[in-house]
Amino acid sequence: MMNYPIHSLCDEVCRIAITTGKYLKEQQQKIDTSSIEMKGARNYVTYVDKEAERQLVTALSQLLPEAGFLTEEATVEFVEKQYVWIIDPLDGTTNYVHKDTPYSVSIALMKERKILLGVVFDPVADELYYAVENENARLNQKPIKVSEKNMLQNGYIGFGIPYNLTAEGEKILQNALHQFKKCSFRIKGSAAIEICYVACGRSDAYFHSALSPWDVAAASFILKCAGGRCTDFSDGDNYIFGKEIVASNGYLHQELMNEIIRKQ
Ligand code: 2AM
Ligand code: CA
Repeated sequence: MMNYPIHSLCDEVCRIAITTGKYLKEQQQKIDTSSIEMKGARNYVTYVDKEAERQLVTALSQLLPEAGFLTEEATVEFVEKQYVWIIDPLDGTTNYVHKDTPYSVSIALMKERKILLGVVFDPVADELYYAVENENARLNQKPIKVSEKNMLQNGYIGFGIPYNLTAEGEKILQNALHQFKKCSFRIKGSAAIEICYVACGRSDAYFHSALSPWDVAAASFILKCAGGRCTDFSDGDNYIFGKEIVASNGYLHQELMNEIIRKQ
């Protein structure tokens, strides 16, 4: 069983995320094109992703030896355990390899399919987002909450374009295109950070398909603790493992679902 009170555990996870985030930042200027590999079209990976993941796995294993891991770079095998760390060592790799921002470290702890804590760190902006269950989410120690915008009109909305765009994904982008005069859209390139932007009220909503659990596990939990809402594209709860997410302040969720996600 876990020896730590959840707050102390979260403090330790924040410390670990900051250490790895600093490593990412230091390495970004040094990285050269010969060390960049392609996992698929537009899908990059570098030695930095893998090394950062190894650092996280070592540190988090010391913290909670009984926990398993579900990780982007699969440097450890996934084994179903009571506690599982879901981690993305470098979310926003495409930005990173182009020496651009934002990018982040994302760590969530899941117990029996329920998230207990989430930490997302943006080392360039020096922004640390975190939350533990039943408490307000925080950004650099200050409590955060979602925006109050209750319609798409004048909304500020993030999204991402999947590497493998399906016909359904294309339809959603076309629907978004029809809303271009109404609201402002942004593609920032790190799902974890963009969902945290919704959590702190900087943006009003975010949607993306073809995502993996490590892209969204921590940030969606932080958003919910900040008063927001997350669903899959069918309005259900399968947004961590279901590969698609609509994350919003809650108030304009239904309009976004009707006008962009589900509109035929
Ligand atoms: P990554 O940087 O770790 O690859 C950009 O669209 C955001 O979505 C990034 O957070 C990126 O994570 C994530 N992402 C994950 N799977 C994706 C996919 N199949 N297509 C596009 N983006 C994906
Ligand atoms: Ca990712």
